[in-house]
Amino acid sequence: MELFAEQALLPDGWHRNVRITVSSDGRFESIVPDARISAGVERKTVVVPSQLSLHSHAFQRGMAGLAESRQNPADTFWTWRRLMYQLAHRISPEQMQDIASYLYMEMLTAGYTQVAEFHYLHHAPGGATYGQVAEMSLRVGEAAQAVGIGLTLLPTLYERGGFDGRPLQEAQERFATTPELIGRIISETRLAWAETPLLSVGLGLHSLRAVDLKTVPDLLAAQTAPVHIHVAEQQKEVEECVAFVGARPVEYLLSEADVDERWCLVHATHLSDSEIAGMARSGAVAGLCPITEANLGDGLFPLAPYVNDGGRFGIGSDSNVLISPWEELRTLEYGQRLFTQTRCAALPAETLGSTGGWLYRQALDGGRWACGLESWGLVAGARADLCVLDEDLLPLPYLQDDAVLDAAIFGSRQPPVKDVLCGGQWRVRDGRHLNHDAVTAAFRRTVRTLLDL
Ligand code: NGQ
Ligand code: ZN
Repeated sequence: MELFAEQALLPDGWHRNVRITVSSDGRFESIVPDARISAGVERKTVVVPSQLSLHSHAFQRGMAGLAESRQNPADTFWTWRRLMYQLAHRISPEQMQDIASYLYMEMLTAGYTQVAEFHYLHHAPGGATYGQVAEMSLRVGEAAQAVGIGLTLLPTLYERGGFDGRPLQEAQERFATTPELIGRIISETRLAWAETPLLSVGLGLHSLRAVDLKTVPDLLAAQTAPVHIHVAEQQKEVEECVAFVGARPVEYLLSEADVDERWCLVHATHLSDSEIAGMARSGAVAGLCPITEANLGDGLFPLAPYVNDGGRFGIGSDSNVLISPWEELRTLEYGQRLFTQTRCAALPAETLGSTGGWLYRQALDGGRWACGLESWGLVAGARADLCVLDEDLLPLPYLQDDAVLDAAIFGSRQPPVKDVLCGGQWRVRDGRHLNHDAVTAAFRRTVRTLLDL
């Protein structure tokens, strides 16, 4: 396949008249700027690399907007979690697949072509393992495959109810796993997906609350792929961590594990100065989920000092209450502006230029590391993924280069995405997923059952 872009964002910046060829195995064969268009080739105006959602809990898409009514005057993250558990308690493998398919279709339509699924809903209601222990994981893979998105599945370890070692609550029974069981789910999914280039597998550790780091060295040693953990999202977690292990969460994690660029520290909201420096130095990716963090009242990540220390980050859609990489980046930047009372607040101190362009590129880089992919973007050899922007959805015509990304992030009322290519195949054309109707019908049926309508 061949296409032609009037403007395209390559690893070394924007170029004009770019000829893009895709090989039959779904990778970019060549990317040639300043080329001439050949007869019969599709001409696109603006082409950018697609984004990666480095943190998702697919099933939570089934409760988007349902947790916004106050249940008591002290509603918090922890009361939201109770509602979320009610959904987690009921969902069947088929329902999981229908919801994930719909969510992943929305992701593609919004401009994501890769998702890291932080997956801890392993067992049947009541906690019994399914006949196939990887049943729920395989369903997530089916969903990704059906709509054509890249998946990094993170089978996630969940051992206990809190720092004090308390047993799991009833609502957490479906998550109960040992390092051995997670090792099995990892090998079974890897085996099942060996011939499926869009699907890959890493490891999740739910949190320092739910995992005792002393139990995981063997599991970690067996991993070359990414390792993700939720850390320091809420003040209460920081306080409990200090009380039980005598150190703050990120401080403790950095001292107990060999945290390096394979790691993604999800949220990492509450950091001391030395934790900021230590985390940046480790090479780990900060997995920022700005829309969810705002929705759940987590707090603001200290982005300015972190990027000044050279820290990496990417974006995740997490609770999936709203799907848009553009809005994730906008929310991230606006949080920092409101907090620092400055503008263009995410850029490192001495960096001038486009905020949107810088945010977009950082998120691509952090997302690629966190998803364990060797290459990403418009470069020969990388998986052939890209996003064609819809100029009619940008707030102004005639935009060029990074001004396009600034406008897309700060001025577009919906993801300005026209066509999306993943693994060398068009998945979205003219703003619509090719399998939109069937995927939507299955989702609607499932929601109806889940909500008892
Ligand atoms: C999760 N979500 O695992 O789905 C968590 C809530 C917890 C976020 N942290 C549960 N955003 O942290 O215990
Ligand atoms: Zn999460």
